[in-house]
Parts: sequence; structure tokens; C-alpha cells
Amino acid sequence: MPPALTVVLPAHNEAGMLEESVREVATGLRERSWSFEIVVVENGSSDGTAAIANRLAGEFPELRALSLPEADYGRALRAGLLAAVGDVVVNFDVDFCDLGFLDRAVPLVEAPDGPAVVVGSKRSAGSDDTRNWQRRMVTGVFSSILRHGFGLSVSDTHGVKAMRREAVAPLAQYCRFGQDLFDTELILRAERSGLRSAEVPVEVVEKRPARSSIRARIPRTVKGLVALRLALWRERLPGGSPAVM
Ligand SMILES: Nc1nc2c(ncn2[C@@H]2O[C@H](COP(=O)(O)OP(=O)(O)OP(=O)(O)O)[C@@H](O)[C@H]2O)c(=O)[nH]1
Ligand SMILES: [Mg+2]
Repeated sequence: MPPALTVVLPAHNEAGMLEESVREVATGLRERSWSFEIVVVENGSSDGTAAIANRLAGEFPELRALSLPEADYGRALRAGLLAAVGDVVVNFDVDFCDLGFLDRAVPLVEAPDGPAVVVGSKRSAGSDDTRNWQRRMVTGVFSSILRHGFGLSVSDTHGVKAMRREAVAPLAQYCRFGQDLFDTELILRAERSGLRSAEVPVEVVEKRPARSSIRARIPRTVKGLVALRLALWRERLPGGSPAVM
């Protein structure tokens, strides 16, 4: 029997934290008696993350470890989603695994008339984002651009999510943007194809300070959003069809 739930964990240079996070997720799910698998997708690490993931796969029968050559968060998430066999797929970060989110979001996605995607929103009423003001501000601007420039209905895309695999995974093949934009493109495509999305508030308490530089990320994200906007417009033109990655 395939498991009901797949947890995808993208991992890059996570030798310090991967084991603790895998144990936390596996223990929490075993306690809940859920049938699950964990798919760790490492790419581009230089610190032994892949070896740790492989060792943990030997210890936990529920765990699969994938390795890809090039460091890319979005590609890792995409590979994890396509490799998943659970009916519901949830993505966590190694430094942000929220079992409470699973308790709230998975039943919504599993419900017969439920949404195909439930995002853990850092922006919706009831959320508590404890990151520094610069990162909160960037998330706020990003969210406004997606709402007003792309017509997105949810207030957050980049972070934890629960997805009905059968409905959402086929859309991943049309996603062209990697890095931080993959999950945004995926949710936009899900909404555009008529799937319903919903959100639940999350409390963001990171286990360590952010590692990526916000200064490097802003220009890359702005360029990516312009390219994504253009790509989605072109697809709406007569004869336009989604380009397959
Ligand atoms: N496979 C893979 N995972 C990545 C990559 N970059 C980041 N990750 C993973 O993505 C998650 C979040 O990465 P962090 O380095 O904590 O990101 P951050 O700088 O705190 O920024 P946020 O996106 O705001 O969390 C962790 O699980 C990382 O291991 C990558 O290039 N490849
Ligand atoms: Mg982080």
C-alpha cells in the first residue's frame, strides 16, 4: 500500500541539522500512526549532507534519499513532488518542520471537496512571523505583487504547503522556474487550471538565522517574476502553450 503522506525535505548543506529534523518528523508521524514516507532531496551540497541522508535512509524504512547534481531549491522540490507516492505531499524546510501544520492542513486536502493546495501562510490572519522586519517586508511586497499582478488568491506561496498529489504533480512538468520561484509558479498554475487553494496561518520560528542574502535574492526574484509574468501571458495568446521543462 502506498503511504497516505509524503513529506519532501529539500536539503542543501544541512549536515548540521538534517538528522534532527528527520527524527522530529518521523517520530511525530509515527506517534500519529500515519502512513508516510519522507523524501530528502539533496542537491549541490559540499558538506556530507548526501551521505547523512543515505545513512538515515538505512535506518528509517520510510525515508528515501535523492541526490541531484546542481544546487537548486526549486528543482529539488519539483523532483521530490514527482518522486512522491503519497496521496498528499507536504514540503517542509530542514530548519522549519511544523507538525501542527500537518494536523491542520492534511485533513483539508484529504476532504472529498477540499482544496488541492493548502499553503502555510506567514501573512494571513492568525499567523505569527518572528523573522526580522526586512524579511517580513520582502514577503509582504512579494505577496502583494502576486495578488495584484498575477491574481493569486492565497497570501503566501514560498514555505510549507500540503498538496493533493494526483491534481498538482502533473502541473510540475510545466514549471520552468527553479530556485525560490518554483513553488510560486506551481501554485499559480494550480489556480489557473481551476484547482482550489486555501491557506492556514503558521507561526514562523526558524531554528537558525536565515542563510541566504536578502540583497542577492531581491534582484533575482524581481527578474524571475517579470519573466514568469511574461511567460504566463504568452501562454494565453492564441497558439501559446506551456513550455515543458
Ligand atoms: N536541495 C536544495 N535545498 C535547498 C537549496 N537551498 C536551500 N535549500 C533548502 O531549503 C530550505 C530552506 O533553506 P535555508 O537555507 O534555511 O533558507 P533561508 O536563507 O533561511 O531562506 P528562507 O527561504 O526564507 O527559509 C532548507 O531545507 C535548505 O536545506 C538548494 O539549492 N537545494
Ligand atoms: Mg532558513
